[in-house]
Amino acid sequence: MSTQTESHPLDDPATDPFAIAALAAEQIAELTGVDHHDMALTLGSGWGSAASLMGETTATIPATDVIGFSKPALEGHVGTLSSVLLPTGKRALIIGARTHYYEGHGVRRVVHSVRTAAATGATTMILTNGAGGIRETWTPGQPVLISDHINLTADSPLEGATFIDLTDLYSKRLRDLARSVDGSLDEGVYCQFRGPHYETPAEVQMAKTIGGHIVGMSTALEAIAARQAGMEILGLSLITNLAAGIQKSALSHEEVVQAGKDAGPALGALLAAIVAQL
Ligand code: 8IG
Repeated sequence: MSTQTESHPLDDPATDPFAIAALAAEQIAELTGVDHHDMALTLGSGWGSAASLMGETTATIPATDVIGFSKPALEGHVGTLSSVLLPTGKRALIIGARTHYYEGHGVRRVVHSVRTAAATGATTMILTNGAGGIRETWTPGQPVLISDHINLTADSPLEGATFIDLTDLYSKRLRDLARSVDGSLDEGVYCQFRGPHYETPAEVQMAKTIGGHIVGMSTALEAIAARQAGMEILGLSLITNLAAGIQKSALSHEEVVQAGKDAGPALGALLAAIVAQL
């Protein structure tokens, strides 16, 4: 049984995170029997049941069997990687093993799954999450498209003088494609906080004032890494709760988990219809 304290290949600043991602992709090819994936999906809170609705899952492996992946920190976050054969014949890599920034293992580990997905050949990265909604018209259980983000972590997955353009980070083409599947999809700007505490009502007001509509703890850093890797990105948030102070009652983790469970089938159908067009 491994422990969190043992040495990790990405923690040594001298190692090249892209070389580790390339090794991870080779291991995924061996363990799944699939040497190329066309797209990858990271399934966040509430999105976990979606994979089975997209196609035929031909392999599921523990993420910890693959170099660079860390043990999941949270109950309900499935630590697996799956290969799904879509009805179109394309291959999707399903990442059910997100490493969050708040786990404190550093941003290299946070974006390792995205870099690995790129190394398997994926050119589309679909990032999903559970998040808080700032717009009062939104209701828990509603999925929304991410149109842009504000990164409030004060960190970056890019190392050194690596200047990457983030214009149209969340592809307009893919957002339009998602709306062609479900015309009722709203969109908003995702603010990534460090967490793991939820925001204070004052922090939510700040996020609103600076142009945010969604508050979360995951996706912005991953999207930056996906762009660096040259992938086209689709971001989807399941609004599991209204953000602190927007909703009248206190936020509970149980509420968040339940909203995800209830929305599961609809989210699966949405993702299945989207990936069928990629
Ligand atoms: I689920 O209200 C979920 N994740 N930062 N705020 C932040 N992250 C979240 C929230 C929320 N709900």
